[in-house]
Amino acid sequence: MKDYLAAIKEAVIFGKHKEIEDLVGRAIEENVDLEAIINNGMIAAMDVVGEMFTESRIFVPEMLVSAMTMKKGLNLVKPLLKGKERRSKGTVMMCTVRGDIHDIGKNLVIMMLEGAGFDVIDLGVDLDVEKLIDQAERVRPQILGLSALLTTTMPEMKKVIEVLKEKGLRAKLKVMIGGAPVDSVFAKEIGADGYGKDTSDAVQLARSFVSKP
Ligand code: B12
Repeated sequence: MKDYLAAIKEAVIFGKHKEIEDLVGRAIEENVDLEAIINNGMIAAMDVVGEMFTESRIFVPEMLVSAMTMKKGLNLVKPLLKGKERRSKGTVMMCTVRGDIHDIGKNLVIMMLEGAGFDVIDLGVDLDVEKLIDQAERVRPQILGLSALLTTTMPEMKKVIEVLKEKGLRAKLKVMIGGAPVDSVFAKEIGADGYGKDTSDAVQLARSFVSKP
């Protein structure tokens, strides 16, 4: 059998956006594990893309084409992960913080949370604290998930938590954070309820937040 994971990884690294759908489609038909397609194929590719960018072997346009290629592939996997669970486990609000437009990780977390039975409201990227608060007041979710991929946007997470406190919304809202530059130490420092390094952590955290003792 063709090594689909290696081929998918290569397609994302080199931005082969015309080939990705065919490859992912065929991998799905041949029952390649969906999480392996995401983790060992696409996410692994993005790590390589990040390294190539750091070494100035590629630049923003190439990084963008890789991201676009990954998104096209993910679109095929998404419907298959959705709706395994029927009864809502709770409502999660997700966004990438102000100043940051990276959304692949956030979108993956959303896909997995939905697959695990949560209702997720996606507030998008580069989100103003004011808009976030406005939505939190209206929707009253149980969980807020914040994503940041830039060291320069990490402080926005702290700001969100501070404003939630000021507005009296913090007590009833669990906050989880994630994204490459953040970790559990930072989460503790800013007063978040949890840090997740990947989608499984995100689902586990969300489950722990809504589980009744
Ligand atoms: C693709 C990409 C882009 C694309 C983004 C496209 C998009 N729609 O997302 C584009 C080209 C637009 C881009 C732009 C820039 N980028 Co960029 N980008 C990347 C790259 C290569 C991959 C990111 C990615 O998608 N990874 C795959 C996903 C699946 O991983 P993830 O996001 O980490 O998410 C996982 C976990 O972190 C976790 N998670 C994520 N969020 C959350 C949230 C919660 C609640 C939980 C629990 C878990 C969780 O779960 C996810 C699944 O496992 C990274 C390198 C890297 N390896 O991270 C650089 C990187 C993040 N970018 C970088 C930079 C510098 C930039 C630019 C400033 C470049 C420039 N000069 O313009 C701009 C900034 C634009 C902006 N204002 O945001 C740097 C950041 C350096 C730093 N320390 O701050 C990196 C690390 C590259 C590098 N090695 O230098 N980028």
